[in-house]
Amino acid sequence: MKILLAHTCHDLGKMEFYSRFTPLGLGYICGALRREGYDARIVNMSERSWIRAARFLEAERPELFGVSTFTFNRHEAMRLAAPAREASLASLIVAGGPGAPSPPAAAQGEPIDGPDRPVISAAA
Ligand code: B12
Repeated sequence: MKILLAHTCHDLGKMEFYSRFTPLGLGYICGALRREGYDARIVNMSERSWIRAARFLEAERPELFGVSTFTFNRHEAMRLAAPAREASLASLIVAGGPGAPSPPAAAQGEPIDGPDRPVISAAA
C-alpha cells in the first residue's frame, strides 16, 4: 500500500523556521509503517504553493494520505487534504498529531471536509 504522510505550515509560518519543520511524530509513524513493510514516505509541503501541492498529490496518488495536524496549522491541514478528497486521489485520508485529539475546528463548529478519519493521538 502506498502511503504518503504530509505536513504543511500556516501561511505566516512560511516565514518561521520552526513552523516549517517536519514534525517528528510523522517520522515515528513512517518508521513504524516501513518496518511493517509498507511503502510509506513523508512529504513536507510547507514551501510549496497550494497548486504545486495538489499537482504533487495528483502525480503520486497515494492509497492512504495522512495529514499532520497541529492547532496552528489545522485549517491548512484540512486544505491540504481537500484536493485528495475532491479528486478521489487517495482511498483513505487520515489526520493525526497534536491537533487531532479534540479537533479545535470541530469544537468551534467549523466544517471539517478533509480527512475521513481524525486519528486520536496524545500530546502534553
Ligand atoms: C520536541 C518538540 C518540538 C521541537 C521539535 C519539532 C519536530 N520536528 O517535531 C521544536 C522545538 C522544533 C518544536 C517546534 C514546534 N512546536 Co513543539 N513540541 C515538541 C514536544 C516537546 C515533543 C514532540 C514530539 O516529538 N513528540 C513525540 C511524537 C512521537 O509525538 P507526536 O508528535 O504527538 O506524534 C504521535 C501522535 O501524535 C501521532 N501522529 C503524529 N502525527 C501524525 C500524523 C498522522 C497522519 C497520524 C495518523 C498520526 C500522527 O503519532 C505519533 C506517534 O504516536 C511537544 C510536546 C509533547 N510532549 O508532545 C511539543 C508540541 C508538539 N509543540 C507544539 C508547538 C505549538 C510547536 C510549534 C508550532 C511552536 C512554534 N510556534 O514554532 C512548532 C511546530 C514545529 C513543527 N512543524 O513540528 C505544541 C503543539 C500543540 C498543538 N495542539 O498544536 C506541543 C504539543 C507543545 C504544547 N503542549 O503546546 N516542538
